[in-house]
Amino acid sequence: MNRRRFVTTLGAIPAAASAFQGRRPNILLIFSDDHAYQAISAYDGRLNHTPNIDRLAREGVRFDNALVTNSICAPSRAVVLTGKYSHLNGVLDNRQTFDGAQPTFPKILRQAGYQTALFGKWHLKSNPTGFDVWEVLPGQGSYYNPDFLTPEGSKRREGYVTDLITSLTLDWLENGRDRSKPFMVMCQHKAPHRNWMPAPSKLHLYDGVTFPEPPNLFDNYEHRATPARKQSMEIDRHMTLMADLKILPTGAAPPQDADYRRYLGEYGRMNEAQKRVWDAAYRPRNEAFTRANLQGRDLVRYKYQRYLQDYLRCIASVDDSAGRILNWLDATGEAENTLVVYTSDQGFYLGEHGWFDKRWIYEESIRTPMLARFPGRARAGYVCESMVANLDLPETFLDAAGLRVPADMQGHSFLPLLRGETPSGWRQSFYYHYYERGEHDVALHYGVRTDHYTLAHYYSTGEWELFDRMKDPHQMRSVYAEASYADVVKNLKAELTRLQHELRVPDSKPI
Ligand code: SGN
Ligand code: CA
Repeated sequence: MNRRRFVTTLGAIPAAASAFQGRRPNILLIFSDDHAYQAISAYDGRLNHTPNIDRLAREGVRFDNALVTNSICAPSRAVVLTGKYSHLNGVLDNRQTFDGAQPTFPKILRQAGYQTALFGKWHLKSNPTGFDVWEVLPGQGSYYNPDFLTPEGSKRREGYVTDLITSLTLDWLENGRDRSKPFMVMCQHKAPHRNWMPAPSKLHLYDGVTFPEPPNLFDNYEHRATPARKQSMEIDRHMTLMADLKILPTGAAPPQDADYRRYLGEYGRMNEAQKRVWDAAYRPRNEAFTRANLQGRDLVRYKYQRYLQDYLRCIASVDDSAGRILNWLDATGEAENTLVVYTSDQGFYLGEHGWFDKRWIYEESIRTPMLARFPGRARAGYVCESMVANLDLPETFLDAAGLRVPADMQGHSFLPLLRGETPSGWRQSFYYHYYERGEHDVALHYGVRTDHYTLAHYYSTGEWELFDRMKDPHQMRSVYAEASYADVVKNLKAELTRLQHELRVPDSKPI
């Protein structure tokens, strides 16, 4: 595909954009951590209501096939900065350090006269580069009274992490920036990352609510290759009672084990007032849990409900954050000249296949929420089915700013898609590659996803899977070995090889 075709310039934008009168647009990215599209009502109204994030879908574009190249935190963030796959930006898994000397979109915008700022989750180990101002969480960060790293050192801030990150963003927008320049700001939430600690004000949201279960909550992992069975990310066997679900024993001292220590790591950061509100919310639930003495599937069902309650409470604060930011844009008149994107570093399992976490090429993991509002340049209420990716964000931002895209970036600007136009030659297949060994025990794999199929190769075990997502949207049965799919397998393998070549992927050796 000739990527140059997709590079638009301000000069090529239709008349509607003349409202900008030559002013370069601001860029505002709200980036959450582990936010499943299943938990945004604009995508799926079954679980929760997110009125503020939904505004972006109503006033802008909702992408229903927004994908990530490597479904885990630090790698996804490195892709969003560089527009390059993990094997080229150097962050293959969460353990590697990002090389901040490489070109990134914030650097290019800054050189072109933008004011750039970053607040919140970062997770790339090296200090941020390319920002006029930054204040980031160390590593995964904490939910309560978190520490922040700044160029001057570390400081602890009293409060709840999502609200603090929002306030830092708004404070910089209001008081910190040079108003003669356009801005690019990244508001990056820790929430709703594990261990799903809600804000004091949300602790009773969803009390008494029973969430619908996914149809495959009790998956037995038959009809697939061995990795689906061998992971450790099940609500049943791997989600812990204390740290993950805040279920402490009542009437007895908690066991002094690793789970309790993890719980204390977060709970121990709270001040006395926060602890009082917290305990008052969880103690009665935990007493009821002790009395119920649940076993087997009933216990899994209960864990699922407790998981969803806390996860969705965290999202309620993220949605408030989006509301505060959108209100600020409205109140200042900046909304008209700002591209706002809401996305997450990857998707997340909310009980599908019995799981939490992400990492797989399977749908709930590879697909991430992506909503974009750009007044005058995006069709309000449009739902885009074309495959876009986190990889496309840097080029989209540079394109919006009217800047040249470096030739070695590997995505495509999705500005034409915002207008409702899918350029001929837009990607029909997408390459995925997961590299992290260890936590959650997901086998290394790469694969290709099209509108119709997902082909995965677990190169550490030598196994393959093929899913016909039109017939099997929940991906419960691999049809890789079925004779009627032989041609599909052959064609997809050829496409996989073509993509690996085009994207300059080195050979993956069986491990
Ligand atoms: C932590 C979590 C994992 C999670 C990774 C990566 N464990 O290690 O469940 O998969 O982060 O998440 S925890 O016990 O510390 O909560 S990522 O989003 O940063 O990639
Ligand atoms: Ca994440």
